[in-house]
Amino acid sequence: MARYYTGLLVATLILVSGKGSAAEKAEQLIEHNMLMNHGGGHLMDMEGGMIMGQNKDTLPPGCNRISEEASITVRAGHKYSKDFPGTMFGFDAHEWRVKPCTRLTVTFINEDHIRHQWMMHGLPKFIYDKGMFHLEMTGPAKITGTLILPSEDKTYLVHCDIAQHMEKGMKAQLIVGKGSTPFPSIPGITDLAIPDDYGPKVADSVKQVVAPVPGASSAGGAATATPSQSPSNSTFLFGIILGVAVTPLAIGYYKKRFQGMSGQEVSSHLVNLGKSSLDKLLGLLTSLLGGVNKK
Ligand SMILES: [Cu+2]
Repeated sequence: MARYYTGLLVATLILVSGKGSAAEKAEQLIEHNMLMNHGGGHLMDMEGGMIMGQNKDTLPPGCNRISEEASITVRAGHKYSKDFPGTMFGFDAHEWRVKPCTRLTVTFINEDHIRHQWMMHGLPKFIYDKGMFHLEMTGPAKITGTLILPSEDKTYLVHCDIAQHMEKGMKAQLIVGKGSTPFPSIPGITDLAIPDDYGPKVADSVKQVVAPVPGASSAGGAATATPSQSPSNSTFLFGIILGVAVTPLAIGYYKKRFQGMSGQEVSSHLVNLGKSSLDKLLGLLTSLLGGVNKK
């Protein structure tokens, strides 16, 4: 019976996981391909799809012809941040290279249930009136736009302009020809503008946090040392009182004991006392050692 239920569970799991396969999910993507053309390369729909700076046929100055037809597919989502500590969002690639005067078609796939953008800056404003080419969607969807890249060697910033999305990883660059100065803080590509330091400084701060513990223990040691001095002081004081009180009594006792004895008798008595004490001590040690040996 248990096997029957196990089999049933496995079969159900297989069916459920099969139903949610990546390919089927991809097919479920909304494709924004019915956008309203507002002119000037600006297209929008009512579902949050947007293209800005689309240019399929105006050649930038310096381009006698389209040098190359190229297309890229860029995926955007939270899951692409996992390889880059400190980020929350990401593109599946953070750098692309194309030749000058390329006609580039960008297919942008948003895999998150929020708004993301693929926004490219620094284009000449006499062709691209906002100086940018931009694709945008809200929620899981797909959108495609086209532009023609200028003739100069230049590196363009690409990012998502939604608040904090770039700072949290949605930063990339598109290199045309030999490119120009690269942008900082591009995940996996360039160094951080403000480096995160998870190294020695953190270790130091941890030490500082931990420091009060050994500090406290040493303070505790000092604290225990202070009272421990007072027992030793009190012991010392008790010894003095005892010595002062008992010594005259002992002297009195032995004065009476040795009264009338000759010097030789006193010394032999003391020797005997010493011997008996030594014998008692040896006996005690023997019994102790014997006890240990027995064990
Ligand atoms: Cu975004």
